[in-house]
Amino acid sequence: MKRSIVLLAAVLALTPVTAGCASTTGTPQPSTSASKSVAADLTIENFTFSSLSVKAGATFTVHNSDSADHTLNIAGTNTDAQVNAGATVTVTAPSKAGSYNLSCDFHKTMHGVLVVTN
Ligand SMILES: [Cu+2]
Repeated sequence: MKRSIVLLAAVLALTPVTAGCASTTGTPQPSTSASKSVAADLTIENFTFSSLSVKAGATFTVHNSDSADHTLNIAGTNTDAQVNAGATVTVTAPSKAGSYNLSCDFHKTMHGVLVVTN
């Protein structure tokens, strides 16, 4: 993170030199590292699952904001999705309504709850 800030500062420092001849009609360049906001239904951050209520059988996205890999294990189902650091995966909710415990295979202290509704 610190390195990308230094890199950004270096880019900004060089910008006035090249800005004069840059076209103003060009499309904005997407930032690769600065904008990291991912709209996921369930996020894993600081080794914690966010809570989520989802319709039975619906798909939802899971984003891992940590620099460590995690899994999303839904107790009582076959769902055990690996979510690598920085990755987003799509998971299908259980087909039966209820409250399901979430856990991570890699970190036994990680627990959460997924609420499935009809
Ligand atoms: Cu984990």
